[in-house]
Amino acid sequence: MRELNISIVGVPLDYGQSRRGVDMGPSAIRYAGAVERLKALGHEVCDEGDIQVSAVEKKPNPAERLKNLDEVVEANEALAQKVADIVKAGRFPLVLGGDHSIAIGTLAGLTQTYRNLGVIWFDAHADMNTAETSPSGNIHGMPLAVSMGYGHERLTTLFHNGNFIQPENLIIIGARSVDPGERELIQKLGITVFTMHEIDKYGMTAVMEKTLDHLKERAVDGVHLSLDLDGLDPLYTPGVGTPVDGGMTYRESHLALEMLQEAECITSAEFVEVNPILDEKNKTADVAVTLMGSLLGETLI
Ligand code: EXY
Ligand code: MN
Ligand code: MN
Ligand code: MN
Repeated sequence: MRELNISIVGVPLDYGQSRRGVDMGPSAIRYAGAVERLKALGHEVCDEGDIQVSAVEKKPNPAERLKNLDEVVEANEALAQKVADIVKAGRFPLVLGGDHSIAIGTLAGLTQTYRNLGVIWFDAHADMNTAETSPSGNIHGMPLAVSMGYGHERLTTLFHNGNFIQPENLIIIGARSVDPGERELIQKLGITVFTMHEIDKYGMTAVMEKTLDHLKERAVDGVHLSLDLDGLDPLYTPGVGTPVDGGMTYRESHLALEMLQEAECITSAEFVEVNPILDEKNKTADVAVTLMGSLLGETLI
């Protein structure tokens, strides 16, 4: 098993969506023992604290299609710099959300070094809306569109020199709630998506084998795992802001991450959308920490 130098960064951001509480996700995940679990696996772990998120001053402007744009841009600008510094220091970035809009900052930071980055997106959603297609104006439904260069320029310009994620390097796993505008973009760009239908039909082993083969063919120079806890069925992760029934089981998600660990291909990861206010005790954060264990070396025997 690889022994990693892991840098943990918390992003207490809930402005990318409308349900308060997910800003406490980083604390909930730390409380669930993330640092201790990773140290017990033999990794050197540095918890670098949280990105500062400013309080929303003004009332949302209904004319503005994107909610809390200023605050989301500011937090993601700081996160991108932090992640870029961690990568340049030769360390493994482990980002704790916060709502999924933080993936904009994570990916903008990673692509300052990685030029052909693979992205595995575990999620019930495609997170590929733009201001024009979004049904909500919530930026946590947009990070994948932004990271490929589609969206408000104050978000896309966070990617220096237009170093966007290449659509061919993106794989979405677990989708089961995709908006019309997202479907259009997915078809147009030919994005690889394994919805819950494919997972049910082929099984998680085959889905992960296809994912790993695809990334090998693309000769990616790193692989980022963006894990939205709402990708699992709400039975296992009830503490999320946009739960969707019919998701991955506890074991399907662990098997997927155990296979990524065996492949030793993951170079960064983020765990997002843990909302302790909506949770049963700290169940969803606990699941996030067990998943981190499976991703980073824990075995069952
Ligand atoms: N597609 C819907 C929207 O754009 O508003 C719901 C997005 C939920 C996004 C969560 C983070 O995955
Ligand atoms: Mn998401
Ligand atoms: Mn989601
Ligand atoms: Mn959500």
